Amino acid sequence: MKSLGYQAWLAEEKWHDTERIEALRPLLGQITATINSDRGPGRTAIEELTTAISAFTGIRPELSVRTGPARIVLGSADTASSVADKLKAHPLSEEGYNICSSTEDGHPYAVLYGGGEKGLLYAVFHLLRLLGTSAELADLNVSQSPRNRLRMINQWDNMDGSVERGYSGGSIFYRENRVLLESGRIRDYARLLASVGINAISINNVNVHREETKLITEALLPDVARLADVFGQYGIRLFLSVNYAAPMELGDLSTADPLDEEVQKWWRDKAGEIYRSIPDFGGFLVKADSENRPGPFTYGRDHADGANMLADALAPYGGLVLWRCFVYDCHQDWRDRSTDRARAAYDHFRPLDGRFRDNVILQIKNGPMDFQVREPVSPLFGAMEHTNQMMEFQIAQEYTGQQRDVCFLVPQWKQALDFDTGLKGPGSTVKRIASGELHPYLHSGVTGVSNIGDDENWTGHHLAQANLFGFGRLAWDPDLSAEEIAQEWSRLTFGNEGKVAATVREILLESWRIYESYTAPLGVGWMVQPHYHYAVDVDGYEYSKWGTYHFADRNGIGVDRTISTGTGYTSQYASANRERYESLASCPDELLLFFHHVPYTHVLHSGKTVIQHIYDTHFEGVERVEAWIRRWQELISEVDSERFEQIAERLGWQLNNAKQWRDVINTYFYRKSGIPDAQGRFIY
Ligand code: GCV
Repeated sequence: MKSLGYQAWLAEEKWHDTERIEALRPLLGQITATINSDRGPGRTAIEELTTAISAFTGIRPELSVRTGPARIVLGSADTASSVADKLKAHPLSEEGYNICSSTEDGHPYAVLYGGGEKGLLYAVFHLLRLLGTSAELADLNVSQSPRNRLRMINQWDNMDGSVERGYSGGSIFYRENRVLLESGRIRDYARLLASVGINAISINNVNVHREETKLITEALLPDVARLADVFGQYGIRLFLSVNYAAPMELGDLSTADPLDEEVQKWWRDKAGEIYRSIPDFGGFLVKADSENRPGPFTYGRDHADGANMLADALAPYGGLVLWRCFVYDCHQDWRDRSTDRARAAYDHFRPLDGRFRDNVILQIKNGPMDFQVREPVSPLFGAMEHTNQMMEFQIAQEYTGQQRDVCFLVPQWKQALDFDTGLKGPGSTVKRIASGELHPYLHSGVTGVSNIGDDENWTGHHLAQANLFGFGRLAWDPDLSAEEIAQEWSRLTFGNEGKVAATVREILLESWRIYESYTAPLGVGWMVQPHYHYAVDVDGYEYSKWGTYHFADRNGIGVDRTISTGTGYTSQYASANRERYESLASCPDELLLFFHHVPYTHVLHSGKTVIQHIYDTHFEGVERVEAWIRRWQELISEVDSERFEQIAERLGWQLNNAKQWRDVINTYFYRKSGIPDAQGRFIY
């Protein structure tokens, strides 16, 4: 039996409620399915459904499978077949589905229609969520289709078995430069992802080192093809991150210049070879000219030249190029105040609008810097009307507690998705841009850097599973609320009875704000230990080359990014946001130090001075983690010991972390400013 942590939100435990089992027996005991192929998402849908029914109830459904459009009928076959014929599905996209249920002549039935077999698989997982949360199954009338076309996961896994920014063990994909095909773990991961609607994955780190460069060679393509097949059974298309200099590292070319004909031919041949092995291969994810990775700049070419060359090679097969916009100067002189890293993506890419091929998608991080606990939304998003785009989030908690501290990121992502860019008038939200609703992008969506590894429970901290679940649910439907997602995950994971799920939900929903409160204040970011990015180090990045400064001195703190006196970054936003951020009077408190350099005595909208806000939030952050620990202890008899102990242990780590941040930050700013805490609390 797999551990509860491993089962994650797809719990396989038998229900205790025998009455419920008996009540559902007429519905769950009989399944009639039609699908079109022997292998693939339709077949998987049937298997997932029958396996889950047996696990939950002990009922082994009578199953009949025929050829036909993607559909599953639960309940009495006679009733169901007549009803199913009467019911007309609404027009559905391939990934969409309808679920209807009712009773006829006293016989309950439910019909799951998929627009295609992927849709049918998603319908099954929808039904399993209903079963898992004890929802009412009578009179269902569900119609769903995903808002985002691409709903993707990026693995940052290396072939030596490590995971860049991985906080939950090693890679489930690789060890000692081999692909791990024999473990069932990759399939179980595909299952988890499909259950929340993920439909694409890139399986290696965007920093493509020597061994991973070889994933596109004859030696390793058969292994990649087998992985593609595992994911394909769950409707997930496989992508690879590629090394821009591969023609030099793998071939014997002396250049990787995108305008060189030999280079173009090399990539064309390579694409042909890949598609012969993997006919439904998704395409390439590329980090070029970023953090010392090779790219077109070396040859005096721009990113459109670079991306288009790869796009042309993939186009005959329907492949995509996901081109990352995380391009900035990582060798900055900290004395240079004129260069602002936040400006970089927009400055590099905006002028290229309209030059990218139809099968290129720009992948833009949610903020202009790098996945900090608080950043404004990247002004590049939506600013290129004629260029496909997708937003990149980081599910891995690199700067948000590294899966030792609880930090449920769904509220942060929702804030980004709900952000009104104003680019096409009011209501031009990020979610409407990502879904392709605002600009007629051919391809668009959201992607997330994975937070899983080979730890038994996938994510290190049990509660970090909620981020993976939440990312998928939000990618499917950005209008779901953080509360709904937290509730659904907590109940699927910890059961519907007792107060555990409610407590977990509350902890999750409070956690982003709490993490923010005891770490870097008011949007300034970066006060972390260099490279490691967990513990506090206020000046760790202050005199470095990375372009990540807070400029604190005895008088004040913050980065002046205004047009009038600063770096001019605010000019990259459309007018309403530009004005809001430019003016001290209207800049939101939580982003104040991102946009402005102010004295410690500056009064926030909250009525507090900056320095008092820093002291208060840091004391409060620790107190709130202490309160969580007390609440968690109350659940000792209600949670299985494995998960209870692990979460208790990590809350203890979180408390130590919060105290260290509190004391270092408060002491640092007390010493810099010389201004005491108005409440006279102890500062070192
Ligand atoms: C994969 C940050 C991380 C790097 C990461 C990079 C990126 O800088 O610290 O580990 O590299 O982002 O997104 O490419």
